[in-house]
Amino acid sequence: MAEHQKSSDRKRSWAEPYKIKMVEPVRITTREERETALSEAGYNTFLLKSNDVYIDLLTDSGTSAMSDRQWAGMMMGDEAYAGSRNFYHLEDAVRKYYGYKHLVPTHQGRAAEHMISQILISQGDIIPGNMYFTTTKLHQELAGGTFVDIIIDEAHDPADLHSFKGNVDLDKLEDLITEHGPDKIPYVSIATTVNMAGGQPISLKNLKELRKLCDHHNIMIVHDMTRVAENAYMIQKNEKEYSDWSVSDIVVEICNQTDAATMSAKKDALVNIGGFLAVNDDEIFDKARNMVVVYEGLHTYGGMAGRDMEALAIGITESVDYDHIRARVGQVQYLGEKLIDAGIPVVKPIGTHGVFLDAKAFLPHLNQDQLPAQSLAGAIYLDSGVRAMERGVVSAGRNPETGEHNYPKLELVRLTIPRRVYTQAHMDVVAESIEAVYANREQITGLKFVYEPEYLRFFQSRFERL
Ligand code: P61
Repeated sequence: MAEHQKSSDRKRSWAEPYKIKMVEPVRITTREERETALSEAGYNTFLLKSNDVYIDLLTDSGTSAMSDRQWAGMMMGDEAYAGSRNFYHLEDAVRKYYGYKHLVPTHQGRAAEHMISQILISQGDIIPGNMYFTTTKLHQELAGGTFVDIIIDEAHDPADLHSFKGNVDLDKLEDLITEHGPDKIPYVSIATTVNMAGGQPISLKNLKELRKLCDHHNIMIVHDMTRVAENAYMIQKNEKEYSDWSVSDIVVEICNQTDAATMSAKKDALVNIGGFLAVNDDEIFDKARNMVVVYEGLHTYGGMAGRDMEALAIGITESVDYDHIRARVGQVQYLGEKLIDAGIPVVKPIGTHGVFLDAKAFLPHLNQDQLPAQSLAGAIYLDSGVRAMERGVVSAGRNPETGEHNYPKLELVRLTIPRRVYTQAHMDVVAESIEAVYANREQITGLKFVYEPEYLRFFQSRFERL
């Protein structure tokens, strides 16, 4: 029987496949306290203290609850400087569940992005990808490359209902290859799922077509596999050909289409810290294994403690478990459907790691220079202490050549759901707060920058009310 039927009955609710054995109190603040906290944070939700936050939907990165098995694994940490047994356990897990040959552990995803960018990109290269991600694009630029978005147009339209908005537009890629020549394109950068598009999956059909095209031109595919299990679940649900496959087999099939992968294990893989670079090519592995000792640590720990590698090895096995992934995505979709029913403008279809509010439609009285998504994230915090994240013009940064703001079509606020942390009642409170903010949306004013750092400005910028 297919694994998706195994779980008793498809018609039943997505209830959590775990029970809670430890709790962490959260603080409910007054509006007055939140006014002070937000103003001290320069209207940037990244600069709030978590103590001042009630329900923290800033990110699903490193915020998951580990299982009792993972905690038990933490106790089995082998903290040897070299050759820790936890490294070999992790290497086995990466080979078995993802299918890549070589593993280079890192402290988190961007360290792997740094290494692969430095190894593969030369000055003047073009790196096409299915929408930008902030850290990925920055490392490509720092290595001398230019990122070019080749995602399908539907991904830039919050209302378009395409089931695989993470797909690549192969015509756009062919045009780039014709324009620049395949030698200027070291690899295509493919994310599963696409974070900035709203957590949207890519189909295996599209990925296999991309593989063919890349093989034809001898171009590599580097896979940002940060949320690959979530992507695989959406393939099982919506790509007919794979409806009988297990999520775990689909994950391997996705990875098999690609040559290397960067992983922020803080998401799908259910750990609070960790990541890796995985590659099939022996020569690239050799370079990465040498580079990791410069920036991270020895190649058998690369920035992680032994206990962290153990928790990650166990987290990988849990991440592809059907009951887990169904409940994880089910919770996100529960919140999304609630907001859709209340008439709130959100990115559709609902993605897998969060619900993304369409700030342009939410606040039509603000233009993009008035930073609508940043303003909306602040307004939500003021209403209820729910912390969200801007994913619009602030996140998109500036064009490195002209110095002008990049103006993305998508101006979004991300309500990101940590894994195994919040309950359905928390989701209800979030929905009630968004509805209240929507009812009073005309009163929300814009913001302007008063401090802007050079790199990844959204993390540390400060703002003032207009
Ligand atoms: C997040 F506001 N994501 O979504 P690292 N690829 C992908 C990610 O989602 C990702 C990384 C690579 C975060 C944390 C974060 O603009 C931001 O382990 C698809 O964070 O180094 C991280 O992995 C990088 C938040 C990162 C941001 C960048 O919340």
